[in-house]
Amino acid sequence: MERTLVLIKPDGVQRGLVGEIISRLERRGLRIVAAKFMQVSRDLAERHYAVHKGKPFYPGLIDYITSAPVMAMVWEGPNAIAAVRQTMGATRPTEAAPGTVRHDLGLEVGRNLTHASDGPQTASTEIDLWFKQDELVSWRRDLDRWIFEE
Ligand code: DAT
Ligand code: MG
Repeated sequence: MERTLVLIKPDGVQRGLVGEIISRLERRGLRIVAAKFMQVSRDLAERHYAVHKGKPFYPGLIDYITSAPVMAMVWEGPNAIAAVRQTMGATRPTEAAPGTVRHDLGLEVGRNLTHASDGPQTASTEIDLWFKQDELVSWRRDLDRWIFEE
């Protein structure tokens, strides 16, 4: 079982797409582990996007993620990291496959609605950055055996 950090960025919240995006992850079969609705501080934004520091789009990215509240979540499932990134689609909405969140709901790379961890190491680092251990809920659904092969 893998865990991954998912953010619904300010555009997703402002556009009333939180339910739509959560619904897609739920219907995929992924299991929610943690969620909090929050205003992102500049410090958290800079730590989250440290890998992009120095790139031309970095200042705009920090302004965007701190501009209004986000929905921060952890989701889990078999291959959750790849599954969530697939559901979100390519970074640029115009390059994202039809059926993905970014294709179906977005147009611009600077308004691409979501963040999702891109590998096991980043997932672990990002979950620790956004959530305290006691905010992560380990639980089972009655439906799990119909979704997870185990
Ligand atoms: P992703 O969010 O798909 O993991 P990333 O980690 O490469 O993409 O970049 C983080 C965010 O930065 C991305 O969601 C949108 C923004 N971004 C990336 N490349 C960009 C570019 N060339 N121009 C403008 N914004 C960009
Ligand atoms: Mg990324």
